[in-house]
Amino acid sequence: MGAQESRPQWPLASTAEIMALFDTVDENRDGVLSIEELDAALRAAHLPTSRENLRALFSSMDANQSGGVDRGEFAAFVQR
Ligand SMILES: [Ca+2]
Repeated sequence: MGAQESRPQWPLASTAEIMALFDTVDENRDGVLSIEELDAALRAAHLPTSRENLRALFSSMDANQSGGVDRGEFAAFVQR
């Protein structure tokens, strides 16, 4: 547990940029990021990670442990 050292450092400043990134990652446009969408986004950003690290990263983003990352959780994660 606690494997958060692989957290990507998104060079994002504004809420608009963060929401644009969210929309890019949210491939099926359901308003929630799945772990598979996160995996695809990391690969697209040339940041492939192990399944273990992917799960740890996703869990740290999914603040309420609902199994999906919504816009609020995503913004909080990126901006912290
Ligand atoms: Ca989605």
